[in-house]
Amino acid sequence: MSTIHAPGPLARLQTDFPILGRRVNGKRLVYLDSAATSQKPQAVLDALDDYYTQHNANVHRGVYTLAEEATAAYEEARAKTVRFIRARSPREVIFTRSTTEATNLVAHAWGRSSLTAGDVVVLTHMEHHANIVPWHMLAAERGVELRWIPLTADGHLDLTDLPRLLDGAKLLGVTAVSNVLGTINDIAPLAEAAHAAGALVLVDAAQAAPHLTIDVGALGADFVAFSGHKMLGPTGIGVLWARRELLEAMPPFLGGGEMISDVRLDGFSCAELPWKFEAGTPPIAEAVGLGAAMDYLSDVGMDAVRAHELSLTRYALATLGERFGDKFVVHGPADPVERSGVLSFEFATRQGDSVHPHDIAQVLDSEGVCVRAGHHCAKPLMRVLGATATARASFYIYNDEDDVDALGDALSAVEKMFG
Ligand code: C6P
Repeated sequence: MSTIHAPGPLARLQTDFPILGRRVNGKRLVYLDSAATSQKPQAVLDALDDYYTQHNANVHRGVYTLAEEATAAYEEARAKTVRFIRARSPREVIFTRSTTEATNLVAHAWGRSSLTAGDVVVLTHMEHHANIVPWHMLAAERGVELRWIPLTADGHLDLTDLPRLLDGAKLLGVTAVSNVLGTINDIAPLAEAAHAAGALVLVDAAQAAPHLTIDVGALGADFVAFSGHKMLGPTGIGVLWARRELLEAMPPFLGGGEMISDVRLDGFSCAELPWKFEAGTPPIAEAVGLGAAMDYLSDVGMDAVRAHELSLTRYALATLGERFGDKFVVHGPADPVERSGVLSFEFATRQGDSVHPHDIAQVLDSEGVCVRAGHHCAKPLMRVLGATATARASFYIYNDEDDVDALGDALSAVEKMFG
């Protein structure tokens, strides 16, 4: 069984994550790819195991004991989500498969019922594809106009032209934290500006919910999307929070079981919220696992999570900067306070020859260090950066300064190999 820790030195949490005891290529596993997906603590693995070994049944259907237990566990996970994001009601919390499914739900159900040719959706240059492609699809289908908030040289949103961009807009879609630059966007004033212009606000919180306190009321948004697997939970579970009035007014997304109150030969009527948007058998065990992950994060404390990652990011920027000088260039804000623990970087040899991110990632892997290399599903942003790919290290609660030092040592190995 895992131990629940009081806030303190988070390095002690490492023993709660069984996978971190693994060796890879003969080396200690140094997992620096939590922006892609996080590792899972024993508490989450136990919750999944307990669900499947003791309570597994379909939800909202059976009247037998197991089915009632499964339904209670699934709805308890929703109640935990309500508390975690400080929502007002379980009716506002829809379980989806992922952030991607949540943004598609908004584009499909709200977008297709609310937008017509010439309507404007404003996005930013730092969006993940999950908050771009659904809107491109709608633009192609409906003639919706997409406008873009550009970036400043230091990786912030450039809001100089915001009033013109928002003029006549119906929606602002914006990420709370960039998965490439690490930039933390100040959502509340953006939401205020969007609302003043008559636009709704969709926040992609995929990289925020795992690392920062989320208070959906304080954000001032209308829709907030995030994924369980980046915040210690299982894959296959995501959340869409939305204002109840909007969800009430929106048509359903997918049709099938669970989301109906009646089906006739001449039509159907929808179930109440939140089930109206949960067609078919939902990801039950995954929701239970997400609930356990939220318990774990709440026990640690989201303030402690943020403080730990800030201190690690500071340490990484300082020590790697000192070690490699201008051969190690990190994209995004220079001030760690303005960013999350995501470091997308360029790396060059002492001779100044830049090393391809995939080569970096491969050599790092041979040293047991996992980083992501590629376009990070943010191709428009990569074009702005003038890169086809970057290497990216990302931290979470189980990382410590030894992991940052291991990254530095592995980069020295890259230096050696590429001259
Ligand atoms: N980013 C990364 O390595 P899904 O895949 O639906 O759980 O999450 C999509 C998503 C949406 N928004 C942001 C800001 C994200 O970072 C991601 C996922 C991963 O950066 C995988 S591409």
